[in-house]
Amino acid sequence: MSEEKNGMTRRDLLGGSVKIAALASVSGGTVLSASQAAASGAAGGKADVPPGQLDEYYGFWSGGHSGEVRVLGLPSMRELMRIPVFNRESATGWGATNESIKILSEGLTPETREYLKKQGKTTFDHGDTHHPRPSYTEGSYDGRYVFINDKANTRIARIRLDIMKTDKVLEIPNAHAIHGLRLQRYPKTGYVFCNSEMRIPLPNDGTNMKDPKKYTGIFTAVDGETMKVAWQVLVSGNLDNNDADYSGKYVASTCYNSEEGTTTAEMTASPTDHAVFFNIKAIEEAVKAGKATMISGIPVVDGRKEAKSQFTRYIPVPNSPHGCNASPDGKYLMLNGKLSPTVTIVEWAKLDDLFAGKISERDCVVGEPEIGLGPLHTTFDGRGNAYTSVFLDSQIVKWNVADAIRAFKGEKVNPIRQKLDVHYQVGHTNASMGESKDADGKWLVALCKFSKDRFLNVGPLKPENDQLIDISGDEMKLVHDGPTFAEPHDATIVHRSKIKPVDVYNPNDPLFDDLHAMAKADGVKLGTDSKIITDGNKVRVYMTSQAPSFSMTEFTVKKGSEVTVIVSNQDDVSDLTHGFTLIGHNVCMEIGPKAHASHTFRADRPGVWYYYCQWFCHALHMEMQGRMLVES
Ligand code: CUK
Ligand code: CUA
Repeated sequence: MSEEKNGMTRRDLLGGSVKIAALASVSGGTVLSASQAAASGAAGGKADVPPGQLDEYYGFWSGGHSGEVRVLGLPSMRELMRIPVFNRESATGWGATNESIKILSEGLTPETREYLKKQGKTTFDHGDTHHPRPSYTEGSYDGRYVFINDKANTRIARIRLDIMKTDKVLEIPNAHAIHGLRLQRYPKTGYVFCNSEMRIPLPNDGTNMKDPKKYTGIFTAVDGETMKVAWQVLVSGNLDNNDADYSGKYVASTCYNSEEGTTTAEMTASPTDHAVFFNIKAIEEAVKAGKATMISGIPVVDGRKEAKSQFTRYIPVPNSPHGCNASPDGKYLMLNGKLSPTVTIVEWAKLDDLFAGKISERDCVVGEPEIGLGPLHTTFDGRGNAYTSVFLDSQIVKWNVADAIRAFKGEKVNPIRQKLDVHYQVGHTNASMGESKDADGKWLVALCKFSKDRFLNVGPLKPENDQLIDISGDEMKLVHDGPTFAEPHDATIVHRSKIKPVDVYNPNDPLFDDLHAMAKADGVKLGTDSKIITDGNKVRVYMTSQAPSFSMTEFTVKKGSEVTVIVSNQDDVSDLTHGFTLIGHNVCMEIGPKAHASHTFRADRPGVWYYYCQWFCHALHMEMQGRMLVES
């Protein structure tokens, strides 16, 4: 460890020699181009990151209905970490430790908390994540946060990238199923824009249920710093995906079901739907001037079609659009057709005139290329090309944006550059840095919904197939298949230079504020003392951990006590995490280097109950244990 204290790690030293080796091979003149190497499948091809080498990119993967977020390294596609968010997680005790319960419950509405309490719960046990979005400053990733939606229980969450842990969870009132989620890019994040997918009556309290025509959709802006709802807008139609511009003026959302029906036939009856464009300044001014209606304590303005407000404009697009993707040059927004084979290109700059009433809605459309059957999402390489995932055709289609615009004007040009088969039925696609102004066009992932025959059969439930495609050359090249568990809807790929996680916790991190306050009130020095505090029928057991032992190898409580175990990890070495698992009590938790963690449970079972460290930490890790004696 001394090498780390000198500011130089073994990796830095090795990295130096690798660089020298790489230079030597360049001078030897035998370096394959990226696509040559990938095509030949040669070891040392660009997607192959040899043992001991680090990936160039972080990938933030949604875990779909597993409720988590995963961190992958690219181009190796190695899964590096799982960050529990809306799920209950066994390894870390997420959803069971006092600290995680607080994060998972404090942002719920009073009505939800009351409902859950009656079920004997403090929070939901599951979620459905779709859209992981890293925060921005001036259109570039700034490495502060990743935000993610929960469609299942109408929440959003924030993950701190310095420690790669969830630190805030917020239920969105007045909404129903948060699906599309994007961030304000300029000047910074800023707002988190949340789409309520399902239309409901407001208030949703058992009145006005009979006539779905009277239900409403709602669009929410959350302040990403305070994680409080800033304002909401009533909208027409079911909001699907959204995206914000690069100037901070507008945000837009695709909508299906402009028919406002409730059956599939009703929802798809009309050949056109719309995308709704929100004027952020107009909404902020109305809210500031007190012109919004307060619903559940939130200022709400009416942006529905029939309200003809200054808050929204509805641009007609072909039936049931899905993906909504802003191009990294800041000029265009792509609305992906889904039921139509087209992608509709809207020019952001035209919106000023549209809101001023100088032009009509369709005047904002500058292109509508035919891409293939079932275009879902589009990403970009920063060189003027777009890449659209085409679900029914199972393809990624590369097309040129400028050519698509020229073709729309009547010129005889074909914008399509290449169609690449993927396996199979691709949902989202995302290119490296493609959702920021620093799009670098190196890698693209195709998140395929079906893997069918691509992997060993694991029974009726198959993994999905996340494919890696090299887009650095003129031609797309498929270089890697990666099975994933349910269900990555979307992923964001961020260069490693943008993300700076720490190795060791700050023992005074705000995450531990409650524990510090509790210890102070108990006269305990948190992180140093080992003490048992008895407070009526409550017992607080403070102990520390240092490999390979707990500071307390035995403690005694009376049957019926409500016990809180607080463990402070004194190890300050990278990668030295301990755990605390208490046999037979549903208690387990992770305690990272210099972290504190606590778990409260009832000691209702007389006898000897061992606790042990479940995180392999030392040659004597098995011996890292102690006993809780419960007296009858
Ligand atoms: S959605 Cu799943 S494939 Cu929720 Cu972004 Cu399009
Ligand atoms: Cu500490 Cu294993």
